[in-house]
Amino acid sequence: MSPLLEELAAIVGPAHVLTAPELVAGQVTDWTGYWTGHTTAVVRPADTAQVAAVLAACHRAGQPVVPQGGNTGLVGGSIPLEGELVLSTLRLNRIEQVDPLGRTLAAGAGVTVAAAQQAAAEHGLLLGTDLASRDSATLGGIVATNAGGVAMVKYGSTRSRVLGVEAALADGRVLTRWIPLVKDNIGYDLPGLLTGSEGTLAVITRVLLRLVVPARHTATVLAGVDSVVTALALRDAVNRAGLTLEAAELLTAAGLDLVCTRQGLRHPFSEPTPYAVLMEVSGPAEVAEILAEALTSVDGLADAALEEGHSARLWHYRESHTETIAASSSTPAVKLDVAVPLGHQEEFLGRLGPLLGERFPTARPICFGHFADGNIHVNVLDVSADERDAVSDAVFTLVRRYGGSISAEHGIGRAKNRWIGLGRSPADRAAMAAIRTALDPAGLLNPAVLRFDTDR
Ligand code: FAD
Ligand code: 2HG
Ligand code: ZN
Repeated sequence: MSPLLEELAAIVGPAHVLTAPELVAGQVTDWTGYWTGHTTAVVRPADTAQVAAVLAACHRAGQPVVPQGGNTGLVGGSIPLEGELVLSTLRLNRIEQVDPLGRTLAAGAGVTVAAAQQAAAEHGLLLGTDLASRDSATLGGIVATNAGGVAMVKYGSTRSRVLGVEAALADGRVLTRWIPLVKDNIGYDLPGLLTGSEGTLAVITRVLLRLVVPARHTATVLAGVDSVVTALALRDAVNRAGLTLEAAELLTAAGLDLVCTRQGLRHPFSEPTPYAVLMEVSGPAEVAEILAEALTSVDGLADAALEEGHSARLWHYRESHTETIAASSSTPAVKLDVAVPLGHQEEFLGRLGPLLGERFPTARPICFGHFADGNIHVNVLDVSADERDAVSDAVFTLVRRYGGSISAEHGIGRAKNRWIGLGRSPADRAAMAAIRTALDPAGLLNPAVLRFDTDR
């Protein structure tokens, strides 16, 4: 064992410094199976003091570190591709407090989203962030990536839920912002800055999140629609009827067909439609009837399945997309996560298929996403290794033509470094680089993630 690993073992206990290939296998490959690395060790500290001590030791030794939570990220940001040490947060898994009066949750960064949701629900409250990876994704992970997810249309991004964080800097100093109030205007918003920093500025060890009161009455609809314009008209009809959108998701025929086939589900519609919309809405006790009535006011709607409450059955058609796609592609799918202004989504989707089809005849695009936020998940299946970058390039170029973002919610990670110039100007990148250098002058935290030195 090297002197550094011996020092780390003394901090966290020898059982929590893992080096054997079979013990670290799950930490060196990402969820998609595309990114595989190797590591000096996976180190599992149990509290902030241990995280700080581990980082201080790595700093003295010049050892690069990759922070890792649930390892569900989709841009390769949690994988040690160059042999970095992995700092796993999974033992920071204590829910410290749910304050029903202040509507806050204080917890370790390694608590899973599902566990935090459950703790909030025990007090009749909601986390306000929800995503299909909830059973593995951690609070530190959703903060570090500023995760979006299906509830963002109502409650905003994770950043809007973060009241405070405790985080250890690369040299082991600890930042604590821990005022359980939405009103706190003393200086720069450091929790906001760490949110979405993808493990490059600090290791988040504890989080203080604001909770929300859940809607009492909800209904879920899965409706076939002829266009994205109709999907947006449906959104507007829901609002005009006095209902609130809890979620608004778009599916395409290709995605829905694949999910039905692979999951053995009955197709929800008698007639095929190019798109489908899954909406969950809230309102008064008669929400389901009001929603049914609102549906009749929209042209371009085909079949619709409507159920009271949160319908796990209807949600399954949407939430099983990611796993079904992973199981259906002959190569790891190219996973892009773009945003396009709402008025251009129809045209973007209409042009994307032919554009890819012309240049990459074997590629199969499947799109879906959080359409009311303009967020489209473009997954391209069966792409050969030498075509991956060209596929990404073609999609991002189209996105920029419509004034959209190359990363709506998953972040830049390793996967999108070379395209960051398509979304951030040289001055903007220089400002971000200066912040990073100020907090981590030796460049030890996730050094290969979120690079600002593109020449584009
Ligand atoms: P990891 O994957 O372990 O890490 C992600 C990044 O955060 C890495 O850069 C890592 O270094 C950094 N990091 C992790 N923990 C810390 C910490 N404590 N301190 C500092 N840095 C840290 N994402 C969405 O935005 N919306 C979705 O709807 C969504 N749905 C998904 C559905 C599925 C089925 C899957 C597999 C993924 C989905 N994701 C989604 C992506 C992923 O779940 C999120 O990015 C999630 O926030 C990652 O959390 P994690 O704990 O797994 O982080
Ligand atoms: C979702 O919305 C996630 O389900 C994953 O962000 C998207 O698999 C994807 O491309
Ligand atoms: Zn998403």
